[in-house]
Amino acid sequence: MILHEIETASREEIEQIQTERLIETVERAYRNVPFYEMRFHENGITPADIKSIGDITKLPFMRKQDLRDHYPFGLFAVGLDKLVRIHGSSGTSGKPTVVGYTRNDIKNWSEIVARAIYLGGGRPGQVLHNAYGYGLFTGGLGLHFGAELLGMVTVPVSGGNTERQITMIEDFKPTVICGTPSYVLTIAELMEEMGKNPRETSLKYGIFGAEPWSEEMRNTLEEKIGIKACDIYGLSEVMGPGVAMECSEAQDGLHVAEDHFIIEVIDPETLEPVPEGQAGELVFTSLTKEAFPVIRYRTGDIASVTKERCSCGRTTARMSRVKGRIDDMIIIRGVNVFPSEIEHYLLQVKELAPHYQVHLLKKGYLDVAELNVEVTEGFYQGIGNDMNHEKIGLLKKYLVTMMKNKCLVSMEVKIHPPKTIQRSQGKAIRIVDKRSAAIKI
Ligand code: DLL
Repeated sequence: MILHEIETASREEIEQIQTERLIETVERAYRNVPFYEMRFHENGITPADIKSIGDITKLPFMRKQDLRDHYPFGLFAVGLDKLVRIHGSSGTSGKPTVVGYTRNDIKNWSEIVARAIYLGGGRPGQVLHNAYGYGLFTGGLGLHFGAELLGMVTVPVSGGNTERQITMIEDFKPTVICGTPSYVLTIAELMEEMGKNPRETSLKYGIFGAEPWSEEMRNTLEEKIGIKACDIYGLSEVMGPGVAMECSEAQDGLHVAEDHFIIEVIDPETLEPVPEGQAGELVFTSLTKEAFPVIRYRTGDIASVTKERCSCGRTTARMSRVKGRIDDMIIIRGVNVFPSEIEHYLLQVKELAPHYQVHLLKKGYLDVAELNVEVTEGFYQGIGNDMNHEKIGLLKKYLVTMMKNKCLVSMEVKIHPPKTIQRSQGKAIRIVDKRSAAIKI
């Protein structure tokens, strides 16, 4: 096993590096980005107030809205002549949020991703099938540059054209597959439909992320494809994929690249830090980024962090799986639930395929959540393809009760025949908000 020195450093060593880099980052941001200068003044601080990472809590937070307010290049700390790349995320409405990278940023990011792929089981000389979308989205190019740096034979397939993906898997014999868990599941299911066994490919490792997924989804993917599946996390505002990555040895939390990022967890209401191990909103500060430094960026993602040494031997802080984004939390009559919690229970029901969508509807003045699920092909055939069969009624009752008892939410349940719920080619759409389209009475 080859480890980067940060991965086994002591907490004191990690904090020493973080302190030095934080001081530099704060100074650079203050000097070069009017937004930071203004925010610091508003909060009555100057870079001189930041002497160690313990002082980080003195710094103001930053949010996605700040990126929108300074669209497109207003938060960059260097001129366009120093940039070599732009990325962004499409968001739900209007213009994308834009981030930039200098040559040095790309070098650092590639190293971070190379380390992440190694953590997930990838090794030089192997073939890596990259099914993340190439484009403004950081998934495709982010994984691509990391895989090349690691010395892997990188296949830039991107998302979509699923039949062609299968041909390439059969012909190029990759060891590693990268993509969103929902899309890789789509690939595996199409293989089955074509009469092929996804367990019989050359694949051994999966590097899956960019959307929330559950432990049950991991089991489904590992079982169906015969691989070890690990979770990769990141966001374009902070860098892209690789900010944190699970190790294939322990599969027990995602190791944060702490030489490049400081992770904090806060209570999204009080904005105070939460104790280690407790879930809250993740906040990141970049430590090496030149073009687009971020200071205390509130991600909206909910997870917890531990600084306990991992059984793989690495000492870097580990975050738990992301439960979901605060914006994706479904609030039904005062009860909060994340789609990943629903997924956790749904995937344990053997009559159901691992596809679901929650539709938010307005009925009169009431918000109603409708859970849309799909039965497996085997179950469907067993009931003679009859969606009015009494077993469908029983399954529906069971699911309504399960949601009520386990997730504490009252949901209406709609059961569909196999392969009728929308499949993804990138990030899965788990929530469809149809409330604004409703006719108000
Ligand atoms: O999704 C970067 C990425 C690409 C990560 C490929 C992993 C693999 P954005 O498009 O900016 O960047 O979206 C970032 O996606 O704030 C989370 O809400 C969500 N997300 C990313 N990774 C995970 C994960 C990329 N492993 C947003 N688990 C983040 C849960 C994730 N959610």
